[in-house]
Amino acid sequence: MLDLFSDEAPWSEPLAEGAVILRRRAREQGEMLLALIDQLAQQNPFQHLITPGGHRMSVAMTNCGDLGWSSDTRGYQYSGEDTLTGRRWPPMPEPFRALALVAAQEAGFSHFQPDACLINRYEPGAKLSLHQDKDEKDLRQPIVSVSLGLPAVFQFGGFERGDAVQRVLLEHGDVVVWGGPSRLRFHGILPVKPGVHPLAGAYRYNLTFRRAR
Ligand code: MD3
Ligand code: FE
Repeated sequence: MLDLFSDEAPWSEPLAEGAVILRRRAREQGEMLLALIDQLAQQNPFQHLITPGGHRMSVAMTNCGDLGWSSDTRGYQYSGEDTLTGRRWPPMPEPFRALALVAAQEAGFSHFQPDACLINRYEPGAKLSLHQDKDEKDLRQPIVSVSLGLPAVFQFGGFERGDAVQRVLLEHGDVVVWGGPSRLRFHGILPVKPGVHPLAGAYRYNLTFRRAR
């Protein structure tokens, strides 16, 4: 659906050293990105993974690209295969890659070569507890995240779990680039509030583009 009332141009807001929000940057591509997510999920369905601690994640996940992130009772890992289907992850769609590259470039990272895209799906009540992303080989490479569908409150902390957190609302089309010193900050997502998004229905989606190896 074309939203005739939000013709505002994207704008950027620095969040911390190395982290910048490109507000609404992916909004015009929202419908296309959601259609690609649907196609990918038909081949590699969303799964509620089990954490090493034995808990079922409230967020459902799938991946595309050479490598995909997963969790089970043995730990976290990047791997070329989806254990559910026994097949390789589907290729990263070109429009995904193009968006990640241009966003990274806008934030000052000109040689970003993502080889993994984790796709998170949140239903109302789903959350992601505070964590660090450090399973990737080269932590000098940024992570680019794209939020679609229902809004969510993002928590952005410090370098220790107990550090104070900033709360930032992430909305449909918001793109965030996390690099430099921000790359290792603790972060999480508060439980998503019930709602219906005109394009995504009762879900929030988040794409994270990573260089895993
Ligand atoms: C800050 N996803 O998949 S995106 C994740 O909205 C993850 O689904 C959240 O955290 C989501 O790991 C947050 C924003 C994000 C992603 C990676 C980061 C923030 C980050 C890595 C380092 C610092
Ligand atoms: Fe994360």
